[in-house]
Amino acid sequence: MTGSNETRILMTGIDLEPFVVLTGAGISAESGIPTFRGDGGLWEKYRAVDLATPESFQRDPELVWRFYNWRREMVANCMPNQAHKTLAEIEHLIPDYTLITQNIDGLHYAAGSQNVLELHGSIWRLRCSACEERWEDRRAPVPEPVPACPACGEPARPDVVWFGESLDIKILQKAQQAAARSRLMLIIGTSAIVHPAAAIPLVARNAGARLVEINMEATPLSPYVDETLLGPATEQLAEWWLRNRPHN
Ligand code: BJW
Ligand code: ZN
Repeated sequence: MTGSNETRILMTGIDLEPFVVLTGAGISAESGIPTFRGDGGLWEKYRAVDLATPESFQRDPELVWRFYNWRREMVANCMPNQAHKTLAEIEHLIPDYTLITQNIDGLHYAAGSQNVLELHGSIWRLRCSACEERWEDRRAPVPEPVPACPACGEPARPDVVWFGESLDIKILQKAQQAAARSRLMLIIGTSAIVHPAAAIPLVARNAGARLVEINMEATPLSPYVDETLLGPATEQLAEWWLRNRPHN
C-alpha cells in the first residue's frame, strides 16, 4: 500500500478507493429538473410509451421533438447544484474514481466533472435514425420540427436511450467493470428500477464493496445497501463528504 493511500484510510476510517458513484434524476431535482417518477415526476404528466420509445419516434417524430425541445430549454436554464459540484471536487481528489450517471442533462460536466459514463446518452447530442452519424447540438430549442441528419438527410433524434433500446455496450461495460472492482459505491437519487443501470450496485455488492445510498426515500436497493442517508442530495452528500473526505 502506498503512503498516500494508507493516510487516506487512516484519516477517514473507510477505504475510499476504488470509488464509484452512480447518479439518477434525484441529483438534478434541486437544480429544478423534474424526476421521472413520483409526485411531480415527468411520467405523471406524460406517458413514457408515447415519448421515450423508438416506436413513439417512428409514429410521431414531431411530438417526440416537442417533448425534448421543452426539456432542452428547461435544462439550458438550470445550473448544477452543490451535489454535482461536490462530485466534481471528488474527481479531482480521488485518483481511482468513476462517475456513472443515468442522467442525460449534462449537469455533471457543467459542474466540472471531466469523466462521466453517461449510460442513457445526452440530451445535447443528436443521432441519425438511419445511419451511424452522431453530433453535438446545444440549440434550445432545435428550430426545425424534426432536424435532419447532415450525412444522409434522414430524421435525427436525441442521442438518448429509450425503453427497449440497448445501452452503448462500451459504456455499460466500463460501468460494470468499475463496479466490479470498487470498494465503495455511492448511489444518489435513483429509484433503482430501470435496468440494466439498477443492477450495477449489485455488481459492486457481490464484489464486496460497501454501498451507501442517498435518497429522499427507501428504494428497492435499500435492503442491499450498508447505509441509506435519507434527505436531499445536496445536504446529504455534503455531510457525507465532510465526514469521509481525506483531511490532508
Ligand atoms: C432525490 C431527490 C433529491 C428526488 N435528493 N434524491 C430487467 C428487468 C425488468 C425490466 C427490464 C430489465 N432489463 C430491461 C428491462 C426493460 C427496461 C426497464 O428497466 N424497465 C423498468 C421500468 C422495469 N429497460 C430498458 O428498456 C433499457 N434497455 C435495455 O435493457 O435494453 C436491452 C433490452 C431490450 C429489450 C428488452 C429487454 C432488454 C433501457 C432503459 C432506458 C431508460 N431511459 C430513460 C429515458 C432516457 C431519456 C430521457 O430522459 O428522456 O432514462 S427512462 C428514465 O428512467 C431515464 C432515467 O435515466 C431512468 C432512471 O430513472 P431515475 O434516474 O432513477 O429517476 P426516477 O425519477 O425514477 O427516480 C428519482 C429518485 O430520486 C427517486 O428515488 C426520488 O426519491 C429521488 N429524489 N429528489 C435525492 N433532492
Ligand atoms: Zn444519417
